[in-house]
Amino acid sequence: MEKIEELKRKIEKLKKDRNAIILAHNYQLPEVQDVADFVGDSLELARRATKVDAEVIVFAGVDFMAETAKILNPDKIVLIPNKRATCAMANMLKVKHILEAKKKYPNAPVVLYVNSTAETKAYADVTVTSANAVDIIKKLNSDVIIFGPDKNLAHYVAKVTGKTIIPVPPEGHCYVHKKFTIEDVERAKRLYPNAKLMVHPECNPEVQEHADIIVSTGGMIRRACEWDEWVVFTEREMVYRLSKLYPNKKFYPAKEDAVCVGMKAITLQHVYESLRDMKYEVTVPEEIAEKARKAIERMLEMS
Ligand code: 5XR
Ligand code: SF4
Repeated sequence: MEKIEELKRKIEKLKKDRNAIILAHNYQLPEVQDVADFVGDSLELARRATKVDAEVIVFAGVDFMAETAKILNPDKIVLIPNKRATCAMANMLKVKHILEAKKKYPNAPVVLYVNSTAETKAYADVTVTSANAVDIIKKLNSDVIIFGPDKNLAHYVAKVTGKTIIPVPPEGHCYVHKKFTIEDVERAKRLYPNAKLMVHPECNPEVQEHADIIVSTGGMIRRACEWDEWVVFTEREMVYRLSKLYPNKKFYPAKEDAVCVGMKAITLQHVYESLRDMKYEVTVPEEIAEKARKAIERMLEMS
């Protein structure tokens, strides 16, 4: 405990010395969330980053999120505290999957979930989040859409828009959200009969069918006010985040072991060392950054 308090003090001091801020994703360890200046979902964090005058951004989240922050803030130094903080789902999609799909469907626009690498974003016409995917895909002037990397989100979008969605890669998924099953839904309803279910769109379709709301982590925070008791179908640490924001409400994890290893690769010690040694700097080659930025900006214009 003392160690944590001491690290927190050192981090506070280094933040001032370096003119730095810390951004943390909602899935970060509680003690990392506690030292952050902003906690949110990846897009909120990247947009937040453009509004601060700090010179250095320590990004406590996985690599694609830090890349997005760098793409939107090319003049700032973006640091990721541990290079192993990576997203298994984003890594499933390779440029070759997109090129293969484009060969088969040359007129179909490429739409990528923000949970994708900068390199693949450079091949996207537009990026989307779970919240704006449906709207943006409806607006695109094509009935066939190449979409990746999350197949569950692709399924949801296909259902709502009626468009033909070509998933790239064929079986892209998040292993953390894939873990939730119908048994978890049934247990939740049995144990917490008065609670509503908040479900992340990366969960399987049969789990989504039982959701009261289907939302990103940012959406969970915005909509928690609608009810007093919730079962949370997403990464475990989200319950810490929600409970801290709404101390008078009840939040239960649908599964204790829904843990994202990439997110947990960052500890408070890493955050401290990151500021102390100014490591590890996130770089995105300019030709990739420029194209990826266009796809992200198009999303911001369209939503
Ligand atoms: O997929 C994640 O790891 C988390 C999340 C979120 O809800 O925060 O889906 N990431 C965001 O980038 C997705 C926004 O729609
Ligand atoms: Fe990637 Fe899933 Fe972890 Fe989110 S929870 S960072 S989608 S592996």
